[in-house]
Amino acid sequence: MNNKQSKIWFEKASSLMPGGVNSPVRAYRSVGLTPPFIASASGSKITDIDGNQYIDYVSTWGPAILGHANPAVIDAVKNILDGGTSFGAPTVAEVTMAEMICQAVPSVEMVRMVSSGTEAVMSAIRVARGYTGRDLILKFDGCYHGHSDGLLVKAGSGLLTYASPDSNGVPRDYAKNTLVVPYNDSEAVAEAFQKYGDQIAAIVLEPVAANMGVIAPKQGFLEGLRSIADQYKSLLIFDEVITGFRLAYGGAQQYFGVTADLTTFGKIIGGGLPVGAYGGRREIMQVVSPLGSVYQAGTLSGNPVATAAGIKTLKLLQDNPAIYQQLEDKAKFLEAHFLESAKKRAIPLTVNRVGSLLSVFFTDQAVVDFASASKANAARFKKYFKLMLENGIYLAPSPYEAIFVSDAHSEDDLKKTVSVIDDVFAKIK
Ligand code: KE4
Repeated sequence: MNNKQSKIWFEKASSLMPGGVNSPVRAYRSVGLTPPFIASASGSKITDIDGNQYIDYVSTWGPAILGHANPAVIDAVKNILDGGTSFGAPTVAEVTMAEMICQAVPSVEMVRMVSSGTEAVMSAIRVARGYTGRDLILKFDGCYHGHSDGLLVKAGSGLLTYASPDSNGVPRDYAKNTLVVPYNDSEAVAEAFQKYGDQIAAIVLEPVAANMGVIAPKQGFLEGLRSIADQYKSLLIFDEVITGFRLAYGGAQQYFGVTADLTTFGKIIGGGLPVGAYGGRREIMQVVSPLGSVYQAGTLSGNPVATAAGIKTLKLLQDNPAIYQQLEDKAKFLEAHFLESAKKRAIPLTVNRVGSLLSVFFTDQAVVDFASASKANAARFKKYFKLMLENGIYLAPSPYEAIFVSDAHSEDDLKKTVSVIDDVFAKIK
């Protein structure tokens, strides 16, 4: 595969930006390759500056649920541009966006737009602390909620000790207000609440984990969190930056029938432009400035261009509810063929899938939390990833990410993909 131009530009980029990228995972360090520099994308395809075209399953990490450069979304953006790109003032479009989110997710009665998923989760946690007057947050090992200081933490040594920083630059004092327990471990959650319950402002989690690979909540896990939060008067925050408008139009709360107190959004609601949001019950959201005493602000929050892309994206999803079953069917097709090829080649493989989100783990063990995800064969993943890329399949360069199926993935795309999977599995066994 010719990647001459990408190599040239990656060398120049690396002299100007840390790792040559504006977000670490894009640097391809865990797979030891030069990342393709992308020239354009359309529908299910992405094309690099050397002219290589790929079937894209990264979908810009989730936003491109309709595929890239959806014509209606592009038109919505074009129509807004001539009127100005940012006002820093209220607009009707922000009201429309807020209304659409509140209609889609009944637990959200008021919403605040921000510019990224990180900002959404950081703000929701501040609101939870402001509303409850408590400091501790309980999160789950392997869940990623953006890069705000208090969430860049890892489980403290041994269970239930305060977390320790997972990144330099995060003061220990910030980390100590975060408790970390294993995902899907209801007993560990109960122990945490027995020990710290009246200090815990909120539980925050991805209702389907998708940052340690895809991991589904065990039967009753989400319901258990709902009830223990109620018991201790803590809030339950669903980080739906990935699952929001992806698992269903109403996200994970519709998909699983469990209600959160605060919900965070990103990715799909921006249609590929920088948008995040957080929202919840009116009585909670009324602590947010200028109504209440919890401060949160943003120059480009509710930006007209990003909001236009987001509104059009949500409208297209809302007007086509069958899309969610179609997305799930495509993901099921891939799941079945991954398993079939692995069985044929005697390759230990676990595939976790929820709706249109799926991940492959090179292990024959069940993957239910970060510890089990970490046991998968990383060396085999690297070989698989490189061969898939060389054969025109663009995946996330890490075993801890997801495959995002989009409405633009055609039957031909899927057939090509499974044919490549079979060839690649023959080579990595
Ligand atoms: P952003 O700040 O990247 O918009 O959102 C942070 C975030 C919050 N919550 C969840 C569940 C997320 O998955 C994310 C970001 N997702 C990663 C991919 N797993 C973004 C890719 C990247 O970091 O470059």
